[in-house]
Amino acid sequence: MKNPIALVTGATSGFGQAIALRLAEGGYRLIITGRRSDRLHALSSHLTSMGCDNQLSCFDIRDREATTHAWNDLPESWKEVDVLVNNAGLAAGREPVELADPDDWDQMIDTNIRGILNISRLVIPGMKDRKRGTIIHIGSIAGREGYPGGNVYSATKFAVEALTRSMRIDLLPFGIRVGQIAPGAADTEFSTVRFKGDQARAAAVYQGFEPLHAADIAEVLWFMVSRPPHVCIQDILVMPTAQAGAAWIHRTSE
Ligand code: NDP
Ligand code: 8X3
Repeated sequence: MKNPIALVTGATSGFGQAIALRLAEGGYRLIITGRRSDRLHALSSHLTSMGCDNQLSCFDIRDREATTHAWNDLPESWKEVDVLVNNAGLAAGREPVELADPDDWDQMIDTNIRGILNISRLVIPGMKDRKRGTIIHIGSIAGREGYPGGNVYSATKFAVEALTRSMRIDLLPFGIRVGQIAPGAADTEFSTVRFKGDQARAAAVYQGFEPLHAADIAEVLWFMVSRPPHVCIQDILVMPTAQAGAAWIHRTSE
């Protein structure tokens, strides 16, 4: 039997990259996606050097047509996806609604919500035919609680939570597992992207405590996908030990 296939969106950095590597270690074949072609090629070479058969697919997940073309371009045998990791996402800005740039709202809504829908609609039909599959969404503590300036980002992650629950019900008759990991603060490129390259502002987010690392989330995802087929982990909230809520972080001064 051939090794199972996982498709990871947003594999060019952070959680997605760590998840791709963890799944490769676990014997999966990988489809890695994202917009940054150079990073996809570098990861693809690395996966190959690990003995992991892989395909890279470069597209903007906000663009439904481009996502569909990318899917159609995959070899037929690669479309039998066992695990779909809906990870690609971002926050843009942290201002109150009346001060925010509406283009940032569009980017978050189009990536974090429409992106999940754009790829899921292509992968799910095959899973239904095969009567198996696992879909894992990367939500957030921001999908459980609001926090200052979190407004639209939080709304998109509440939507991820709603999609997780609803898709779980829709896919119940087909033996497809749907679950979510909701992380707290993690030191990926997330804050650099959120603050549009302002490294000092990004670094301040993680000052005075140890945040989660991408590999922590990859390990949790591995636990979820490696359960026996009759077990579906629907929801896991993972926080740094020093963080007890979206805006409740214990920081030391040194
Ligand atoms: P990173 O910025 O490190 O990674 C984000 C990934 O998403 C990149 O691979 C990026 O690829 C991809 N992506 C963003 N926009 C698009 C797009 N339009 N089309 C395709 N791919 C896209 O951040 P994280 O690893 O932290 O983020 C991963 C997920 O985790 C996100 O959904 C985020 O909301 C969530 N999260 C993050 C937390 C944190 O504190 N870091 C905590 C809780 C949840 P590229 O730029 O190449 O397109
Ligand atoms: C990312 C973590 O706390 O900035 O989802 O919302 S937070």
